[in-house]
Amino acid sequence: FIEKISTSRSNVCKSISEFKFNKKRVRVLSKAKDFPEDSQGVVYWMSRDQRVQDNWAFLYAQKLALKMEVPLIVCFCLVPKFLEATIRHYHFMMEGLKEVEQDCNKLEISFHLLIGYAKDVLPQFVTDNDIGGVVTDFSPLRMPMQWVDDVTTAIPKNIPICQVDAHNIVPCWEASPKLEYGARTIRNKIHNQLSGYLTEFPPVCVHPFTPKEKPQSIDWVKIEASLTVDRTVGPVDWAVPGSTAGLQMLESFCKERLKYFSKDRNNPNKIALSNLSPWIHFGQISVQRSILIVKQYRSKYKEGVEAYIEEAIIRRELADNFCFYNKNYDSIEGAYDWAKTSLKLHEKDKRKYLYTREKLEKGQTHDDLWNAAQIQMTIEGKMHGFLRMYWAKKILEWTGSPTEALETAIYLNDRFNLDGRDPNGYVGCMWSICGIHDQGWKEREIFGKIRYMNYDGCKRKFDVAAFVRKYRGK
Ligand code: FO1
Repeated sequence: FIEKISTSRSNVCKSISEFKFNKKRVRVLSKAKDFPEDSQGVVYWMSRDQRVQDNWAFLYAQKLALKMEVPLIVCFCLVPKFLEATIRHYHFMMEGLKEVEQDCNKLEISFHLLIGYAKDVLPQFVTDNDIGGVVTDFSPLRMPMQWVDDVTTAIPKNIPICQVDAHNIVPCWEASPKLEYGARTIRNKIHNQLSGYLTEFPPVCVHPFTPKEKPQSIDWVKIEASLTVDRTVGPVDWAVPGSTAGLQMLESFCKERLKYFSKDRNNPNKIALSNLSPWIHFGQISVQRSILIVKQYRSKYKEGVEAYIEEAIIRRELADNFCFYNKNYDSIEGAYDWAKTSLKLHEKDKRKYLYTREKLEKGQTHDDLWNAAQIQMTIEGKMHGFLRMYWAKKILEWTGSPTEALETAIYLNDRFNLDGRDPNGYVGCMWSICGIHDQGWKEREIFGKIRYMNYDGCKRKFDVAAFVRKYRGK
């Protein structure tokens, strides 16, 4: 299965030189549009999409480097802190980056791990190495957007910098030019454009132009030891980092779980999910590859394939749309007016239970299902998708205000889930707590018009006691 993908990556650069790249995937960020003459290389500044193959930003950078007949150099800027990330996340990311380094080596492409914020290290690298152009990938989150702005300002004005959306299938800025109301309004916009983007990737090939100097070998152990991130939340054992392991997880999804995906994906006791979100979050595998492969099972598991397409394309791209076009994507301010008014009206409603962040973090509430979900996230680094909704809604019910609830949900999600710190996570918390991409429901205490969920509803959907038993005493 995986071999099939890698053998199709024959190392003939002709195919990528001749490949007609869909330019709508690219945004030029600088005033400079053309490469300066006599440059010594093109840099792919990798950030969100941490893989070599199946990466449109990587491919675009290689295409430019081939055209200019210069070396291709990959830089990753390792920042000392990213939101609530702990060693669990940095470990997963760095193990994946080791594989990127090895894959680059095989293809005669240099990989540099620069330590620090891009604005402090990348412009210098560009000048020192006579780089003629920079290509980077795309994330709609505030902080990575700022990194890109800072670098665009700091690099010499004659060096073009452009951005390729290597994460979404339909690039975020092409899917829609505005903030969408919900899946209902973005679905057709995406489906109508899909055929232009859901195409096979050409392979990144052995690069024929090599830099004068080889990069210094990276001391990964030393770098990981020097990180000052929180070490109390450790790596998880079920998820092996890196693109190869990500593709293996995709394979097991197609062969073992896709057949149950449409029927059982909302049942936390069933093994029916793709479980791919950690690898997708860190860009270790591409959503587009997962769709190209899952689609091959259409005749066998039609409903599963359609449900997966809805989740992996429509819902995921809707989350990027929300974060890209709404600067308040992680605060109550970012909610619709009806939701803000309704939550405000009920802000002072009496709460039967009030828990501190510490109690919640330890899974010490009166609700055994909630505690089990929290423990699942704490130890496995991934809470089941269905429970994420129930979990966040209960935080709204049991904390002092909607603002506190949202902050707490985002804090816990970012701290423990491998796929936290992602547009999907912010949108999930915002959907549950302040009704984005949802409609108003019957008014009730605390929630106002925000959709309510309760324990009995969960009992009707799945065997709550069985789920609780699984995490008891852990
Ligand atoms: N991207 C980087 O370019 N440098 C980093 O040091 C870095 C750390 C990091 C830690 C946790 C995490 O979840 C993501 C991290 N990213 C990093 C990736 C990236 O910025 C995000 O995946 C996207 O912004 C999400 O859209």
